Amino acid sequence: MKKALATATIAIIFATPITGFAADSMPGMKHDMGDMSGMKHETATSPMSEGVIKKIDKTAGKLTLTHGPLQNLGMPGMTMVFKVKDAAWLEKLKTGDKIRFVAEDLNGTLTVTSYEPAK
Ligand SMILES: [Cu+2]
Repeated sequence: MKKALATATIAIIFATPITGFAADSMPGMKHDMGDMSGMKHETATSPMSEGVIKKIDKTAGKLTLTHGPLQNLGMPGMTMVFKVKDAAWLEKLKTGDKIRFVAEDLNGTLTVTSYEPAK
C-alpha cells in the first residue's frame, strides 16, 4: 500500500502543472488512483472489494477468499468461502491470485457475481 500511495502522490504532483486547476482536481486524482490500487478507498461508485484466493474448490464451484470489507453486505474483512456465479471462472483462477470482486447474497448464498484480476 505504501508503494501505491507513493505512486499516486507522484502522479498528482506530475499532473498538477498540466491540468492547472490543482485545488479542484486533486481529490479527484487521489480518488481515481485509490480505486486503481484498491482496498483503501471505499466509495459508492466502486462496490468492488479486494480479495486473495486461498483455496479453490472446482467441484463445489466455490472458493475461499481473504477479503477486505464488503460494503454492500455490511461485512468486515475476513477469510471465508464464496460460491462463484460461473464455475468456469475457477479454471482461470489459482491460489494466491489477487482479485477485485463483487459479492452478493443470492438467496442466502454469498456469491461472487463479478471479479477482475488485481495487481
Ligand atoms: Cu466475509
